[in-house]
Amino acid sequence: MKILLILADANMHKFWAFGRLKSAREAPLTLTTLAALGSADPGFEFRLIDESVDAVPLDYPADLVGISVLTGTARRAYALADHFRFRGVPVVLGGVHVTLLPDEAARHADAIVIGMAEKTWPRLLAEFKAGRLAKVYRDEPLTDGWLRDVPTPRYDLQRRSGYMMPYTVQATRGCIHTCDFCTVPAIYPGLIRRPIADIVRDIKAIPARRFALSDVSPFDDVPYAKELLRAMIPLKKKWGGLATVRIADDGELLDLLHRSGCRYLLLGFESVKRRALSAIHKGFNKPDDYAEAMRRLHQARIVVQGCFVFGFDEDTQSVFAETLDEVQSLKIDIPRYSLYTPYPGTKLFHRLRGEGRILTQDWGQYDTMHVVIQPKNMTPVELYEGFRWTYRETFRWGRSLRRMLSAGTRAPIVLAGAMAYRNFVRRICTAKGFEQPLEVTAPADRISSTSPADDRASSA
Ligand code: B12
Ligand code: SF4
Repeated sequence: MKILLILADANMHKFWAFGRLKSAREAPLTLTTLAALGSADPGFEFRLIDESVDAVPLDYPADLVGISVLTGTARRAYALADHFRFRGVPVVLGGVHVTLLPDEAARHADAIVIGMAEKTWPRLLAEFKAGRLAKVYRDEPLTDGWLRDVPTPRYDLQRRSGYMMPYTVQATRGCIHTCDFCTVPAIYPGLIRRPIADIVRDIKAIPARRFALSDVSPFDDVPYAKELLRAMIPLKKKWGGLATVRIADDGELLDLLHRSGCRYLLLGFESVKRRALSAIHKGFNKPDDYAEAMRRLHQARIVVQGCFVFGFDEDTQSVFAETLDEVQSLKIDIPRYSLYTPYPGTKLFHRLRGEGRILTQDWGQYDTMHVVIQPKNMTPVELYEGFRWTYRETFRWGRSLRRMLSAGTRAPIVLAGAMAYRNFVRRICTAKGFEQPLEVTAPADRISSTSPADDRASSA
């Protein structure tokens, strides 16, 4: 049986290089994991399409189509689902957005998978083969916080070209923190660990020296993290991942990070304002400690991608210039900015909906690059223009050069990052696809207060 697995696309994280559109990201693990989970039965043949680097074969003779849905990609995912169902091919939808808004997704699917699919997807495939596909497959919560027996992702089916990093590994899911804008605590409360032997097995299966670790916050269980890093040292690979700024507090952890091959970390600084951080439940980030954290990370020869968010209730128009100054003085190697976005299921979504400040529920705009809320101390247009101004100013050659000159051996990566982001900045400042939608100028009292499942986006 032919199973077509699709990761729907969104208009972001792409740049032109040598006449081709490339994806400025690591290859996602979603489809290779689903293919591995279904491969125990040799009767299933999987074809994987990540639409950000590959065209969807709309006439593929699939017996079943599975589509993975994030909020920002939901519109496209539903359109693809409607297309295949119109052709008579049954469609299964799964992923973060389906877990958050199952009723909305169910309108575009023959079956939906809510939550993790390690147990439900093999069961769904077996029932489909037997002609008994159910409407809803819901994951059972893990009893002990350990995710065991996950097979190695089907890296052999993974397209290699078109990505910054074609191989990805995952050790943990979830996060112990509860930042108000983040979807992770809404879908995976607490930390879910995989056995270290399984992770080592997956890393060994990668036919390359470099990989990405896609965990959002893998270092919060410090003993587990140290054991994992120690186990990675003999593998002699280089890797990059994500962490919170607090990672720099522990000298032994930093040393192990370097020895395990870590050369890049994406850190959520989020704001230069202490009050904003407390308000979003990220008070464990202390702006006064940022400089020391950066010094230690650079000493461990780790390139830092530093993320900042604009649009918090504490932000006024001065936040853009203040953040730009901080980024330069902290010597952030690759700065990145986002807009405060109330993903469904988050505390932020519920609060702002109650305050009538959600301007649109068109999920296509929920990519953190469009203003979808009424900010407290600015107009939506001021927020959007400030966001674009900060991006433009950050990646002017003069500022990029200053960051590069102070980067020492990290300079080539800082240069590569600056070039990729200059390209991205040109897109958000000039190109089609990043215009601010008309809805953001609508007064708050015209905004629907119905549930997201009733919104017009669901019929897109
Ligand atoms: C790696 C990663 C990325 C990668 C790749 C993401 C991807 N899948 O396309 C990159 C760097 C591209 C990325 C980008 C972004 N990301 Co991201 N990312 C992640 C991260 C850290 C891990 C995802 C992953 O690979 N997990 C491992 C796989 C195995 O798990 P999974 O995808 O969830 O799939 C499992 C189940 O969900 C289910 N499943 C999933 N799909 C399907 C489909 C079917 C048919 C079935 C049966 C089951 C199923 O089965 C899988 C096995 O259990 C998650 C955090 C997280 N813990 O999930 C955030 C996360 C998915 N990202 C998020 C966000 C917000 C973004 C960005 C908007 C950030 C930004 N400002 O740029 C962009 C949007 C990209 C886009 N195209 O729209 C949010 C999504 C919120 C939302 N409601 O959609 C998350 C949850 C993080 C967060 N802090 O909230 N991201
Ligand atoms: S933003 Fe980061 S630290 Fe906060 S809850 Fe999400 S994953 Fe955890």
